[in-house]
Amino acid sequence: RRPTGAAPSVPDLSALTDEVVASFDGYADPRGRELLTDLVRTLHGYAIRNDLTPPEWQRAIGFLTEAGHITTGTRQEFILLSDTLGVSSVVDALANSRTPGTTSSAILGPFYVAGPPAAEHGSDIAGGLSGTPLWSDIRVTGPEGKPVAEAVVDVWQSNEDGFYDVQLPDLEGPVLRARFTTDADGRLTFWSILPSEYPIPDDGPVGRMLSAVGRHPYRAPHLHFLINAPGYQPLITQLFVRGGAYLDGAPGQRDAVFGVKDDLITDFTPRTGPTPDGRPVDGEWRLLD
Ligand code: MBD
Ligand code: FE
Repeated sequence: RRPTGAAPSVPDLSALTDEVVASFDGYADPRGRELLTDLVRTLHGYAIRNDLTPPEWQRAIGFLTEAGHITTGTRQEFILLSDTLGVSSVVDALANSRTPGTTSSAILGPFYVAGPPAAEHGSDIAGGLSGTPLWSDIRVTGPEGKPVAEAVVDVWQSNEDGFYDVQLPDLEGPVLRARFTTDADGRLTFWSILPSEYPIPDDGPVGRMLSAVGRHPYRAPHLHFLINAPGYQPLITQLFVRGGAYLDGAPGQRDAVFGVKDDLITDFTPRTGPTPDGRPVDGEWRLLD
């Protein structure tokens, strides 16, 4: 039994930490050893600095176990946890914030599906879903402004209610996701619908964490892009709808995954028809310049 009165001081546990670190000496991959070593030192330090109790650590393990469980479809929540704690944005910034003159990158998110269906320029990727028509006209250029032909551009987005196709089991086949290849001018064009603000899945442990700290689960309206071209580094990015919700605000009141970068906020200009390809559109349509 622990005596009452002054709390006993935290013991010196450095020999234990050092022994664990030394146990990695056989790891042939030097980078792996470095990362594992710092992970152990960081976790031991975390436990010691906070005088962590066994029930607290059991609760943490329970949370992580639940986050790793597959609930609906193929969804588990580690990526959401990384996104909502800002770790994805830190890793993204480390990799991509040091190439001036290029379009900023953004995080991938949980809803990318590899190998989306190839689509023709000017085609409609909305598959008949309702929403504000959106005409996108995009040019892919290199850092010096030279058009990049034959770039493979994957696009994916949510519908007007904020759901991605993989969250809508009644939909047939991929919708609001497509793969384009840029023409000689580096261009691609397509029809879709304006994305809306969108709550990240919040029916699991990450949602409980957000509500415990008083945070909302919403992302600012965005379109996702993954661009691959020979001779260039791939670019994962997002474009945000200027004037959309959750673009700014106090900490925890903006975009729930800390994903907005100012230069990715884009004008989606209201226009009235007819469309460039002669398609009749009711009311307003929008051009992404
Ligand atoms: C999304 O749609 C998204 O783009 C990110 C980064 C995280 C959760 C949901
Ligand atoms: Fe998204």
